[in-house]
Amino acid sequence: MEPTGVLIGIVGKTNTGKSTFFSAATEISVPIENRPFVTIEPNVGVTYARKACVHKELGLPGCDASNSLCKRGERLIPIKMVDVAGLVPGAHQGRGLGNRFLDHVRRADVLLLVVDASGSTDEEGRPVRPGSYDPVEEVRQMVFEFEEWLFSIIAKDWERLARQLDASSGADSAGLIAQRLSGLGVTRGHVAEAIRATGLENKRFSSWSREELRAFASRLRELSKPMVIVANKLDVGPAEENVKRLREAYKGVPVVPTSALAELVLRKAASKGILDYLPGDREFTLTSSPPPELRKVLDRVAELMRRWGSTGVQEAINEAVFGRLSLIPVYPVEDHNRFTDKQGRVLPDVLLVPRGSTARDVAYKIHTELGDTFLYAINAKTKQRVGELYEVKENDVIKIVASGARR
Ligand SMILES: Nc1nc2c(ncn2[C@@H]2O[C@H](COP(=O)(O)OP(=O)(O)O)[C@@H](O)[C@H]2O)c(=O)[nH]1
Ligand SMILES: [Mg+2]
Repeated sequence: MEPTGVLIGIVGKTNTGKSTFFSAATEISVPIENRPFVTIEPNVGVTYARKACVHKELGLPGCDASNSLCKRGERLIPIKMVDVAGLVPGAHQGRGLGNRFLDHVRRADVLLLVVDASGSTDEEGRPVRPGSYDPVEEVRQMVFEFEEWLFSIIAKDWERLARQLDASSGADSAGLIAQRLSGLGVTRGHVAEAIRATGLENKRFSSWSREELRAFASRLRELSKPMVIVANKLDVGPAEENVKRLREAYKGVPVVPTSALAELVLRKAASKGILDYLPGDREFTLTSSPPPELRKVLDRVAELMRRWGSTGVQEAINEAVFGRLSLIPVYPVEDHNRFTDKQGRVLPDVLLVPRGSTARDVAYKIHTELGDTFLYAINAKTKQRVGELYEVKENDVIKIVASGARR
């Protein structure tokens, strides 16, 4: 089972619960400690985005999930996740482990910015009394670090590039800038949009002021590394109030309250057969009698879930994938009447494609040749034939018909 190309980066200050989140989300055990700089090398793992499987909507008794999992009618779509070491203020100038951390998230498509919503970690990651540190300030600092980092990469050698771009009028400037930043997951579309959004379209590149370049870098960060704010340690004291404050302070950014620790407890207990829990569930069911100590912990977890709806971990992942990245699941099939592939497996694969993708885009996603020789597609839900420009919708089941030979 190959994870999709999407990479989620977990970032934030030290000691906010990043490794706990990673460990809960990927079920890989990594060192978790209440002291700064525990994580040095990045941990890479696989987690899942969760969406109701289309087999339920189609009234089928089940499916044969192959590139993903299907549990209790929920499709679990594998996604890569990287947990990096904590950032400290000044990291972009090399403080702490500095740029090495930032380098680990270069390729991330979306960031989960984990903050300590209970305010019990200072800016260097040292434990302090709950409520004595402000997570609103923490987000501001972390975003600043990212912007400065990206800015410093763009600013390096900018004058020369700007002159070059101005001299070659008619050339694809956005494409050339993107090319220079390609190792950072920056696309031509991101660059073009950032130039437009900062109102710099009609200016000569070499006349951009330092401030304009900074504004451009900041927009580019937003576009190429969209964020979800993960307000963690929900189970501790002042978190609830801080979640409200975070939502007020960062209106355009989703804030997902979580208890990574609660999720980790549930996953571990589920793997030992003590309880039934699918990540993202609103509740769990005990399947055996846990020892008294664990029982007490589980009672607290149950209370937290009643209060907040879930532990928030799955919600944060889903928000990153379906919300921030606007990806939608689409199910390709060979037989549009039986919803099967060539081997007769029911709905084996699910693809994640950007909202707005066409039937032909889906064909390309399956195979270059299928895209090249695309003839038409069949919407398996309606049995209607659709053309290459048909915009696929969430949970579409689609058969691609191609000539098989390049035109
Ligand atoms: N109360 C509480 N503690 C947590 C939570 N998540 C992590 N922690 C604790 O915070 C400390 C730092 O966790 P860790 O995952 O190593 O943080 P990292 O430095 O950001 O990777 C550990 O003592 C964890 O047990 C949570 O949701 N609630
Ligand atoms: Mg860590």
